[in-house]
Amino acid sequence: MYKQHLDYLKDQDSKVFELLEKEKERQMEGIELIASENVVSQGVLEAMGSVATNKYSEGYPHKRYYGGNDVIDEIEDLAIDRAKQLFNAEHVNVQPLSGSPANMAVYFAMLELKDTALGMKLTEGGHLTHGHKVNFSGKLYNFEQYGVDKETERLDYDAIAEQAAKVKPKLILSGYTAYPREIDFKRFRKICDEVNAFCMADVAHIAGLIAGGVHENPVPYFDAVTTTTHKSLRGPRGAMIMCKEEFAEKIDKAVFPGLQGGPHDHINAAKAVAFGEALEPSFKDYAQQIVKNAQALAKTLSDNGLRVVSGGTDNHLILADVTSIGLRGKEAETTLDKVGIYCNKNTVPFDTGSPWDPSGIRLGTPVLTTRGMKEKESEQIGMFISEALKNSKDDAKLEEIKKQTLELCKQFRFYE
Ligand code: DSN
Repeated sequence: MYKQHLDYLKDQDSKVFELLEKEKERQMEGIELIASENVVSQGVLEAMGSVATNKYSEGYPHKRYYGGNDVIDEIEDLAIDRAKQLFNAEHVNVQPLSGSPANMAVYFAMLELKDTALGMKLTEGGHLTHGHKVNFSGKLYNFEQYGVDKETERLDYDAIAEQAAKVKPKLILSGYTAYPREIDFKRFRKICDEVNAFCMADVAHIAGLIAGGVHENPVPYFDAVTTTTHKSLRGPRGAMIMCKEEFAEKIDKAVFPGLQGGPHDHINAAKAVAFGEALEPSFKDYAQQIVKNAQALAKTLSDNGLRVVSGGTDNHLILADVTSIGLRGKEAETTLDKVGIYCNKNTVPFDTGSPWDPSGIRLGTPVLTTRGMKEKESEQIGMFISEALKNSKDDAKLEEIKKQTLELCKQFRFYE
């Protein structure tokens, strides 16, 4: 059982205390299926609430612009060393404050403004920072976009190679936020070599699966790999960049002073804790169980008439096309909210709707796996979802499902 330590806050600011306690209960009394979320360990939570938050330390270990950083240097060195060991990386920068600045720093370091790059479309699984026109990436660079194959809903590596040969990108980006299949990183390396492009991946979603040995690790042979630290990797909110030694100086300079000021030292302490946890043998079991749970959930949904994009999943997430049962993504999200199951509406490949009114929902299993749920519970949750979506107008039925959700959650409480 973890504990949210708010003993002092309770008297000092009862308003904030009550809100944080309420959010704690919401997390425990519902099934969180947001694919990018997790529940951090007590150690990670404590490090984030530590005195390291008080310090300023612009610069890098042993080369700071402020005094008094001997201990902070040791903390950052420890986070870097553990990350190197975990991902077999030549160089690691743990200072990026989140995923977007991590990607931005790599682009700043490796591209000139208006250079051509190639990334996945947002609507087919990419991220805003992978070249969407409303994002800095699409505004500052000439991002060409690839998608998935219409039939298989999987990456078509020959088509990507052909597109790369045509547009001659200076950088090719793989790694996604809503792609349920394993990525052939070796093939991406080959495509990059064929067109002499910088080979980059954003593995934010699957970092925990890579660390746990369940998915291929591109870090040793890619030029740069970014990841957030709080998704399947189960660390604090934040990010890091892993790269080949030859790009280290450029990338470090792009992070600081190019983009950011002082690093968040309390978060770097928590990153060190999380990387230490991910190095434990038990993290391998966790990563394997995430995938087993996602596959059990996908099968239950599919057996109950929901169309699962690409026919299943190899990772922690499922994209379900809810138009297959006559709903829109937004309605599905709201219906599931009513029964205490949280997910996000999401586009599916070749969606005719917008990201605000898409055809699908995205469901992920990192949180329920951290809670100790296994295939049996994943199937049970799949049944709750199917029943709720098929009865989205029946409030009495939704109320009944909510009670069942709560009963299940009570068996898997994780905070005192
Ligand atoms: N917001 C994250 C996600 O949910 O995938 C990506 O930044």
